[in-house]
Amino acid sequence: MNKTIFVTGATSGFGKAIATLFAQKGFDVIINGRRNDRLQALKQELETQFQSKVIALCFDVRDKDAVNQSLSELKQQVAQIDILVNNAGLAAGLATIDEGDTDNWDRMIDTNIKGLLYVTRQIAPMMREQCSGHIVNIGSTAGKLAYKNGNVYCATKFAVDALSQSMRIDLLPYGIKVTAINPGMAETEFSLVRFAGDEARAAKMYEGVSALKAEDIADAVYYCATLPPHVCINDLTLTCLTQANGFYSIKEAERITNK
Ligand code: NDP
Ligand code: 8X3
Repeated sequence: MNKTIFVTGATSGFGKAIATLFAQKGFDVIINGRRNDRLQALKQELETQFQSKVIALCFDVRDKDAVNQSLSELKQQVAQIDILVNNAGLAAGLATIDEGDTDNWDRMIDTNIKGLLYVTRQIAPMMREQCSGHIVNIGSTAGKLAYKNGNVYCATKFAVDALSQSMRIDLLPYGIKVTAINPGMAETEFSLVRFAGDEARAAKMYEGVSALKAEDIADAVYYCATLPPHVCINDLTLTCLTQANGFYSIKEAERITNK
């Protein structure tokens, strides 16, 4: 029987790359996102390219009732979920705390923290009954070190870090692994979303920086998820070579040295 992976936020970026890599490797894949056209296109692509078994679940992770209903129905269809990747998330805006948009704050907190919790609350009991499973939470370097104007986004990713640590303790008795993967800057639709569709501003973020690619994060997830049963990577931070941490990159170095 194939193993099954469930990836939230699979219509773009990391989630799409993770779903694609695991499908290619022979996993059954459950994909989620709000944009159903993209979900259906990915489902068809994976089924055609890799003959994968794919279930597409279109819901907003912020909507507790929708999460509960969709995942209750899912439990009637699949016997086991081996890996959950809590990836759906976003940054909205980049502003000082005195000027931030409170609607943006709500979107980030509701998606990055509460959405992750709602999905986990449904899937963790399944894994507990199985006495096996692996939860991979996508954090960020922003959850390790706060940066200028990052305030609420950073706080949501610090929360993901805390939840990963805490879940690992809670789920340890059941043989469930919990891994936090914390990428630095990666070129996806992330900045386009952060800057509300401003393509020029989004592109500027990646100028002069060989940012990570979504496939790099997929590789890291695959590595963590395919280790021997007794080995758990608890926390993995990865950046591109032009970035030292969430604050300090080649751009910052050049600014400081006036190059
Ligand atoms: P993208 O914008 O490319 O992808 C984000 C994905 O999340 C999309 O599939 C989107 O799907 C989904 N999503 C957003 N909101 C919701 C929601 N309410 N319900 C369901 N799905 C949702 O960005 P990335 O791939 O870069 O981001 C993925 C994760 O990685 C995020 O948690 C982000 O914070 C984190 N991250 C990103 C980094 C980067 O530099 N790119 C670095 C470190 C971490 P849809 O719109 O269809 O719902
Ligand atoms: C996304 C990376 O540096 O834009 O988490 O916050 S960053």
